[in-house]
Amino acid sequence: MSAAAKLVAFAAALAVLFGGAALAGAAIGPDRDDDVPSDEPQEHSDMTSSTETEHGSAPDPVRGLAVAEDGLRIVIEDPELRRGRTEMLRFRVVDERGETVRDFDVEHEKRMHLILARRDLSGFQHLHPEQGDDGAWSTDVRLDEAGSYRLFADFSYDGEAQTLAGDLRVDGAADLRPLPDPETTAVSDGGYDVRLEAGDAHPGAEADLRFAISRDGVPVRTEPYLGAGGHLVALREGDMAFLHVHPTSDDAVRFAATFPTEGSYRLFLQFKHEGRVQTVSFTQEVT
Ligand SMILES: [Cu+2]
Repeated sequence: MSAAAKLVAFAAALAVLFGGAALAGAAIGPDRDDDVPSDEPQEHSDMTSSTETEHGSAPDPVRGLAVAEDGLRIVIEDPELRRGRTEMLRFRVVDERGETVRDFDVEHEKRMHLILARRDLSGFQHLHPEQGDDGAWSTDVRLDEAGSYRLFADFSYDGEAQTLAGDLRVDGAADLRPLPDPETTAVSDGGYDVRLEAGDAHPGAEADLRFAISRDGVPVRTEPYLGAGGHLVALREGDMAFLHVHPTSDDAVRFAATFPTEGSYRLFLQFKHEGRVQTVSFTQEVT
């Protein structure tokens, strides 16, 4: 190693040392001042929330941006899937000690909701994996197009709604597409016509999202699906933030969504009719 190279290496080592010290200081600081860390998030969500939910306090409107949150972490066993093949997807939720979490609460009739979508907000899937004796969750999944996908594990643990997320990859040439323009009508994968009546959606204000469903011009009354008239997931364009959306009616397909910021969002509505689950998506602009 030349003298110059040694100097560079020494400088780099110093930078690592000092950078590490700064990080450690930042990490230790707030914890020392915090006598009751477990109560802190509860207070924050109560103060920032003006809406009552069935759980008592509304969760943070933006979720699903991290693999770890609130002492829980998602571990995806093998995040690489082959295109167009049915493969077994396995993941676990672990606590701060690395122990597999097993006791989840039932939420919307299931203990684990698994949402998949590609980075361009296409290829949406909503699956309900099975939990094994070791606590790991598994499900068959098939991704027909290449690209980077986001996996959202949506569940409730210890009375708190959680959404942890990680990336999946499907190798190959990906045909990534821009978000479709906003339209008030769309057709579900099974051929149902769906109209979205959202009105104007503004950041931080609760939007009333109503869906009218028909087939061959005849209005359709949906069957209960996951304990409501339908199930809605909203993802923000750019970072795929996952929004918590609440059904506001047992019989109508109607939801309350608080969009945190301006921007474009993709709404994925699922409803059930004649025993089959339909999926339809919309682009929603928030201004
Ligand atoms: Cu689900």
